Amino acid sequence: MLQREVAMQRTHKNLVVLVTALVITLSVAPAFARATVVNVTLWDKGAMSLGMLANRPMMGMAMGQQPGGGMGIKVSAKTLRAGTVTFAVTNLSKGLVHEMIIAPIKDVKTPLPYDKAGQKVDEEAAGHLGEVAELEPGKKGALTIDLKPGHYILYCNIAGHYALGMWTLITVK
Ligand SMILES: [Cu+2]
Repeated sequence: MLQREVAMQRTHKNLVVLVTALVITLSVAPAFARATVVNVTLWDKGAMSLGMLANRPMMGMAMGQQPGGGMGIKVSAKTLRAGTVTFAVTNLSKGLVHEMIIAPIKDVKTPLPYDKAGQKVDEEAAGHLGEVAELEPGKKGALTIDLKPGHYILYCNIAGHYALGMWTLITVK
């Protein structure tokens, strides 16, 4: 075979590979490009009713329990696919600042490391992955991160809020 023919055949082969790769990319890309969006709402029953709950500061601490305090976090999906996830966070409160922090958890029964004096989760020890920090009442924010399969907690770390039940669990598969 002439050297030129060999070169042309190679070029042809490369072209076929390139076109095949392009077709695969085009057919697969939209599935990856569409990031999962989770709507997160931060809510409370108002500062007045929260005063009554202050004498029960550790309520809702056990992770297996449903939070039962006067404030909480609601998510539009509790089970997500692994990959890029956008948390669109809205603080529905009329008077309180809230935030959303995400941290991985080993299992659903172990409470996060907690600083009792400061009434806050020890964020560093808990290993936070990202946050929408300190949203004023009525404000919105967003966080986009890549999540691997596992269990995660979304919580608010304004003093006292975690213990009042301001957390929820999600599972990534
Ligand atoms: Cu809060």
